[in-house]
Formats: sequence, C-alpha cells, structure tokens
Amino acid sequence: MTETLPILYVPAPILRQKAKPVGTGDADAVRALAEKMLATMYKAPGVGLAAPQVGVGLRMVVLDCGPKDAPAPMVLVNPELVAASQELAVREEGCLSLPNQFADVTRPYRVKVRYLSLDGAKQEVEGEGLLSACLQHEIDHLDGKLFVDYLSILKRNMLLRRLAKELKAKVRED
Ligand code: GNR
Ligand code: NI
Repeated sequence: MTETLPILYVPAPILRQKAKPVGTGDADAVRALAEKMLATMYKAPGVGLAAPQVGVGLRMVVLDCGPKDAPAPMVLVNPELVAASQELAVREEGCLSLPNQFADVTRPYRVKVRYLSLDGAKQEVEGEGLLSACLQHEIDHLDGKLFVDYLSILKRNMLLRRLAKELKAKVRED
C-alpha cells in the first residue's frame, strides 16, 4: 500500500499561496508524489487533490471523476485552463481542505485544460459536468483560490465560522 499524506485544512497559509511550476529535473520525486496524492485522494475519499493541500507548493493535481466501479486516475502536471464555455453551471462543491462544508458554486459548464503527463508529454483534456468543475477547482488551488471565494461574503463567513468551530471540536476529541 502506498503511503498517504496528511491533508491540510483552512487556514493553512500554503492553501492561499501560488504554487510553483514543476521543473523538468525532478521526474522521480514528482512520480512518487503523484502516487501518494492519488492514495490520499482515494482514502479521503475525494474526486481531486492539489499538491498544496498536502503541503507541497507545486503545480500538480490528481483527479478521478469516473464512476466508482471504473477507476480513472489522472495526474496533471502544470495544468492550465485554455478555454471555458460561456455557458455556466451550478454544482454543489466540497473541498477536502474544508471538511464537511458544501455550497453551490457557479462556473463555466465546459473547459479545456492543457497539462503535462508524468512523462512530460503535452496533453489536453476537455470536460463538462463534474470533471469540468473538478478541473477548475483543482487549478484554483494552485493559485491559492478556494471554492468559498465564489460565495457571497455572508455565506463564506458562515461556512468558515462553522468549519473553525467543527475543527476545534474535532481537536478536543483527539
Ligand atoms: O472531493 C471533492 N469533490 C468535489 C465536488 C465538486 C467539485 C469539486 C470537488 S473537488 C473535492 C476534492 C478537493 O478538495 N479537491 O481539491
Ligand atoms: Ni479542494
């Protein structure tokens, strides 16, 4: 079994910082990190995970938006949003860094993302629905952005206060 990594919660400062592009030199380390990130994501469980959520300030994300009975892991190195539809969609989102908190978020319905595979090959993926929301949510993490940033100040503050209260209660439990 692959080692999993602790997931950082808001307000960990790295979640608000811009992650750095993955260089060409660190192929083995990046491959090892990808494997640990996938194991961490599946264990959580979640449909995506960005490196800053496990304390690594690199532009790398893992995703699996496939059906449960057919795992479809993806690793995206240096992903970039290159196109987004005019059409928008509302979806309930959660985030492993804001456990148990959910809210409706409006984003482009369809997006195109360019990235490098673990082999350094240029790739493109187009997604709609859950995959689209997930791609955007993960790329946001690399820019220090969280889904609560799309909410009204009132909703955001309510959610962040509830999170702080629940995390405090959780620490008292341990
Ligand atoms: O598990 C997750 N579910 C989810 C649902 C809707 C839109 C985005 C996501 S990503 C999230 C995991 C996570 O926090 N990734 O950064
Ligand atoms: Ni997230």
